[in-house]
Amino acid sequence: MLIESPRDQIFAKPQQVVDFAFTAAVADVFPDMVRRSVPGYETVISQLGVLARRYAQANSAIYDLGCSLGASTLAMALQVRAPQVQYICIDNSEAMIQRCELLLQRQLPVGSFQTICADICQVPMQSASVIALNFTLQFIEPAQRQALMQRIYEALLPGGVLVVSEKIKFADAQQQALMTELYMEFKRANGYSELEISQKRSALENVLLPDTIEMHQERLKCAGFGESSVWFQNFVFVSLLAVKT
Ligand code: GEK
Repeated sequence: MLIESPRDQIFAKPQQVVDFAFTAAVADVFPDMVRRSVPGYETVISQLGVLARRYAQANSAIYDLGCSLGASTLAMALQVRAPQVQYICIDNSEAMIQRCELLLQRQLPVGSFQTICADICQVPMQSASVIALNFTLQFIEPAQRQALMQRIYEALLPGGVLVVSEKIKFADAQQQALMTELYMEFKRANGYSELEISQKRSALENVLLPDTIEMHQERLKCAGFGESSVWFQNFVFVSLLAVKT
């Protein structure tokens, strides 16, 4: 399901660039911003529905961590057949969570979901069959990432899954340069100007801190996940599936 929004023009004019934040202005254009900034975003979100359909368990919780406007939850709810699941959407941006609540109220049955404005590193989680962490771990303080992963692992029921989607970096400098250049080309092809690309890059510099795929897999392993698979990759974006056995 596509969430509509006005066109993202946040970085279109020259400006004093400050650290990127999920403000009301960002929330208002977020669907357009994320579609034109994350190659394969719609595929990741719709396939998340397929993964959730496979792994959702009856009478369990399904978490959407860093939910923004709830696109992941809507995609999962469209596909999940297991009875009595509760969708729990968490985001620490007031602007995002308010809009998410209104969007979900229009699409999902009353009582089937909950939206919470909080830091995902602080909120208790339990009895989960599916946890979606889409393009959000990259914004968490690196020193807190392992502890969050540990809590995610502990919140999952046996047979439960984590889907973690991220912008990544590469250990190999040549691969990093090539993938970054191809990603820039993707942004140009989607109508972003050189000014928009460079101002957004500066705004994200201290805020979005990517890890390599190997770092993600090591973190998942340390948290207790037996195995994890990269099921999607497009330029500098990946999605991993980790199963709690
Ligand atoms: C989607 N998953 O459409 N606690 C809670 N939320 C946080 C935190 C935190 N510590 N840090 C950042 N966020 C969504 C897209 S966007 C990705 C996720 C992007 C939230 C932040 O407020 C924002 O809404 C979201 O994580 C990241 O699939 O903008 O590239």
